Amino acid sequence: MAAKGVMWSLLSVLLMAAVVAVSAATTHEVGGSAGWSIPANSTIYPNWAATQTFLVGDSLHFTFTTGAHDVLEVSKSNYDSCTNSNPINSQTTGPATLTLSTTGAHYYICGFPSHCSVGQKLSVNVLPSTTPSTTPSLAGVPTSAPPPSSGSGSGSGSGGSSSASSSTLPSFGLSVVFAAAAAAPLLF
Ligand SMILES: [Cu+2]
Repeated sequence: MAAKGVMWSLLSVLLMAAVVAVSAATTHEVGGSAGWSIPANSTIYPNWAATQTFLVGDSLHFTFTTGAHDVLEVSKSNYDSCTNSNPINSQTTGPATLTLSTTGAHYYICGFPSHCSVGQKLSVNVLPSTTPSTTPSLAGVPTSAPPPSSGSGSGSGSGGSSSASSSTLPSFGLSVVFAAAAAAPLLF
């Protein structure tokens, strides 16, 4: 009897894992544990963004205290110059969640005086949610990826392992379902 309960608990956990793997929208906690604040140095947010893959449908979660910071989505030129006038979007109540609904570059700054200029600014590149996992590594890094110097045979075959894992996930989910169906008559 106890074994049956454990079996079903295990199956339900596996099924939930399969569902989570299929629904891929991610909420990105901007800055990680640092949140949205005056950074210790100007590389905090670029380095954080470099660890993330942003897809259409994902969200950015900016953690800050209302009145201490804000989040302005701005043009690239206003991002570069830390200009807080005429923002595309303005969020003054923290924490704020912004959904990434379009592909391409998106720029965010804090509009409080001097915060952006000391590094409280974030740029992200948003990729199509349907793009296979092999192509974003080529298209997703427009500015920071230096071209290979003294070009010798170019083929950068990265992403082989990730495409393999994404193709095995659905069959994994199916095998769990079949395992559950096969186990049911044995358990009852
Ligand atoms: Cu600020």
